[in-house]
Amino acid sequence: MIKVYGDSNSGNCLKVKWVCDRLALPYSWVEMNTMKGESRTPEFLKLNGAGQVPTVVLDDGRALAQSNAIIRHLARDSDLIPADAYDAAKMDEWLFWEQNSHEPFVAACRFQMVYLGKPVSDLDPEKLKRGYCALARMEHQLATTRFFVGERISLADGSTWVEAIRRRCRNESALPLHPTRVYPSWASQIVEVGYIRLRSGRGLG
Ligand SMILES: N[C@@H](CCC(=O)N[C@@H](CS)C(=O)NCC(=O)O)C(=O)O
Repeated sequence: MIKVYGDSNSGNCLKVKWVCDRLALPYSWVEMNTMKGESRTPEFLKLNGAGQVPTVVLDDGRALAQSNAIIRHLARDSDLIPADAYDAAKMDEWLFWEQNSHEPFVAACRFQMVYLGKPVSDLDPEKLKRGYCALARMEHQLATTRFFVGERISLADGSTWVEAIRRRCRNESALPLHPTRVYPSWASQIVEVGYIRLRSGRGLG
């Protein structure tokens, strides 16, 4: 059985959890409190030298890190990866974009406000600006297609929706990076297609 080391407060970790759930992969979840440095112990560093979660240990004992590498591996041969080569590459385009342009700004601002209790005025204005840019780009795409890659759900949605769903569930609309017009409707579609089970999962709170 796959072992997932994850922090329930982390979108990167929750996307691994939900891919496992969506594909009904048997797994065990090992809760890690990264705020307490649990991913930096000598023992954990043997699994992932970067000292970060998510990290998974596969059935054969090999470890794998980086959320998008993990979900890509777990979802191989599934309908979460488009069969068409171009569409699969478009999915990868979004996965790289998510790590480069969404996670460091949207998720980082959320983390500072929700978990560190910082007011908006304490956030780095440049990060906020880039967060808005990321949301605008998502809106633009989702105004054109139902999901990030055309009309079918893929890992591209899985990589970005976690923050959307979490804000929606926790009524965090007061956050400056609030979901805008298209964003919540896309989040609803993801719920509708059964991608996640609201309130049934760890971390939705
Ligand atoms: N790009 C990595 C980011 C991993 C990452 O930053 N993990 C955070 C939690 S979201 C972590 O483990 N932080 C604890 C630490 O760095 O000590 C991924 O997508 O998996």
